[in-house]
Amino acid sequence: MAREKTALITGVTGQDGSYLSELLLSKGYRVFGVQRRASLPNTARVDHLYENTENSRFSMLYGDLSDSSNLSRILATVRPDEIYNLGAQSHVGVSFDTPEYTANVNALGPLRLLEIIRHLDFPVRYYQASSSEMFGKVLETPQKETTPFNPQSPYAASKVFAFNVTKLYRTGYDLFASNGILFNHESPRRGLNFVTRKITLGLARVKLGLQPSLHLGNLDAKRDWGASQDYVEAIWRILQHNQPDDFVIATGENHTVRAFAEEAARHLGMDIEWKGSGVNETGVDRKSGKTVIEVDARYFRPNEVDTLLGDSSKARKLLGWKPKITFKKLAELMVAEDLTYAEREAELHSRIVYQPKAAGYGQNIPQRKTRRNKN
Ligand code: NAP
Ligand code: F7E
Repeated sequence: MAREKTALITGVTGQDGSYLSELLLSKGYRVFGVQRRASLPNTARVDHLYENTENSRFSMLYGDLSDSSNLSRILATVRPDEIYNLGAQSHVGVSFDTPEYTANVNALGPLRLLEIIRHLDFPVRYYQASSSEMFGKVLETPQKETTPFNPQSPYAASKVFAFNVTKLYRTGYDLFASNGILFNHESPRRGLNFVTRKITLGLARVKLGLQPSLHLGNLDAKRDWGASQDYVEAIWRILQHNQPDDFVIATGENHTVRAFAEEAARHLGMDIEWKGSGVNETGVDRKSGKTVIEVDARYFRPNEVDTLLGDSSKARKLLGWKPKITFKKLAELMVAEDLTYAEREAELHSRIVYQPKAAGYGQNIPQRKTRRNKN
């Protein structure tokens, strides 16, 4: 009988970490996740994987990519066959506000892991979550493994460092260390302040009267959007390949933020007409006549990545991978989940409104109505 493989996932509480955990568990792996300490629980995406039994195949350990001592202890205890380094300060916009922290976690974090791996007395396969943001202001279209990087944010610069150290530990120390250069991928588990999820939840809330309109930044940015559920399959295949290497993972199709908003709105029974231009542009629902989208300069970035489009021929050929979920299906899936989410919010809201004014309730209501997702 084949030995049960053990995987360690940093960033297990994130979008990709949760889908990857499900995938590895379905393949019979023992999965350990690294969880950051937070003042409130941050495990909602993986809570369903917990089994309160001694032989549960899913466990979490406290750790942080900014602290080598805990990473060394975790690696020595878990002795994983495979390490998936998905942990990161992953928001491009926020990286302009927290550049030093972003570099510490995203650039030095992988370096810390690779240094520890180099001194282990057992073999490990290492996956680095590299990003299409590294291509930045693109120097070639479509982007593939040989396209030069031109990063435009502290996030992208930190990921270029991590990409390079992964490659140099592979060539210099003969480690099985691979980069997946993943283009944007989304899902109903996407963080609330990334543009697709902000749109699907925001428009669902607008539809139900929970917020007056949705505020967005650059509507003309183009992204090659795939689905996280498909991309974690590619991540796993990268580490099963017969040799360590770097792979672009993308759909080969791109769309504007504006097009994603139109598609999401359509699934909510809205029909968007764009009016005005620049910061005065609005999206009006032709059916109700209501302004549902407003451009808000606060969401513009100091440097923008205008367009990204990936060529994943290498992964398709060598890994036998291809995406299954289309752009339209992705928007539909995300809207369906967010409509349910917003309906639950509306239900809670209506119960709160009809409660006698208990302390705390009344104060929360206006905040909910006007709340905007930061970034
Ligand atoms: P995500 O949902 O933002 O998840 C990031 C994960 O990293 C979370 O579990 C987060 O923990 C954890 N984390 C943050 N700071 C950490 C620290 N100091 N130490 C340890 N863990 C830390 O991101 P994702 O979309 O799943 O992306 C996964 C990885 O792929 C990231 O490295 C991202 O940069 C990269 N990537 C993503 C995309 C994409 O389109 N999704 C594309 C290319 C590359 P908390 O839950 O506690 O915040
Ligand atoms: O922005 C524009 C924004 O934050 C996409 C991360 O997973 O993918 C992600 O980074 C585009 C940008 O993703 C808003 O200016 C307009 O042009 O959803 P996003 P991202 O920056 O592409 C890469 C591959 C990663 O590696 C990252 O970890 O949408 N945009 N209006 C907006 N973006 C946000 N967040 N909010 C807005 O209101």
